[in-house]
Amino acid sequence: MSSAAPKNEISGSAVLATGTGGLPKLAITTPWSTAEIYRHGGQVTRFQLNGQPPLLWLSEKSLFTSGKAIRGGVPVCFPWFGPRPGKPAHGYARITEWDLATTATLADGRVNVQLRLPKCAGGAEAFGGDVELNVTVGETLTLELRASNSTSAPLQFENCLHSYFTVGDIAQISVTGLQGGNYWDKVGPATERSETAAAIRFTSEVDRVYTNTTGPVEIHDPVLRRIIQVEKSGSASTVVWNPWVEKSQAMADFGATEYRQMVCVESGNVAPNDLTLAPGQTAVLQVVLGSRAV
Ligand code: TA6
Repeated sequence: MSSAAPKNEISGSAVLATGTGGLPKLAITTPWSTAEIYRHGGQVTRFQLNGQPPLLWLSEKSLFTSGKAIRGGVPVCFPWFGPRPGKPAHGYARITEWDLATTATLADGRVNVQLRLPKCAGGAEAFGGDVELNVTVGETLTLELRASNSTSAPLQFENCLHSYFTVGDIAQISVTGLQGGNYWDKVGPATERSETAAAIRFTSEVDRVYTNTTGPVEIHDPVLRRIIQVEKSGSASTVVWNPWVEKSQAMADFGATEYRQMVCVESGNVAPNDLTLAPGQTAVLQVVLGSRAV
């Protein structure tokens, strides 16, 4: 006998709720994990495997308010990455209210959520095409950002899934998978360098855009005794960031010592890997985030 779902339950394992700052969110539960997704920014703010610390990091000082980006989870940087004079940093998508298109509990227990970026978003800077974010929550977290050129002219843009990860102690982790790649070091004057280290370690601010990198990256965390896996497709750029002391203390939405418990490994297509879509073309950027105990 089927019982009617509670009025605000829109799928077996996804419930509409009022989140922080009164913003609408989806609270998702699967047999393996829990997650939260806000319409604000189309942003996954939480993903946690049962019995493990959260995989995604969220600042305790994050703002949850119109016009401001949520500090943590997976911000959607679109249709540009980084600062632009007089415009929102990392594009307007992460400060826009996305439309919730569908939610579904799949036969294997995973939960899929589709959100759409309103076409009117961005005003004069509007991308012009169609933008959709597909999120699948299960034993891993999959995010797929689809940008389609439904116009009659080429569209140039950047995209990046700006993932924040929880770590036990930034000073004890290492990041592997980028050796041999070239990167733009953005700490101080932008300088192109080659990555010679098999394992990247953190002893000060790190802000690097690795270009032409398509492989998986791992975050080795001896404190939380896990390895976080960042697998991706449709992405040629990998960004690695930790603001360290001074930069994080200069941000109102970043706790004074929170830098010790986070690292960003971001996946996208950032200049010089930016994209141009011909009319009718679609670009699909996908990340699969997971972890294994060690
Ligand atoms: O993660 C790389 C980066 O571009 C850094 O330079 C830093 O600005 C970070 O993004 C966060 O940007 P936000 O606008 O969210 O403060």
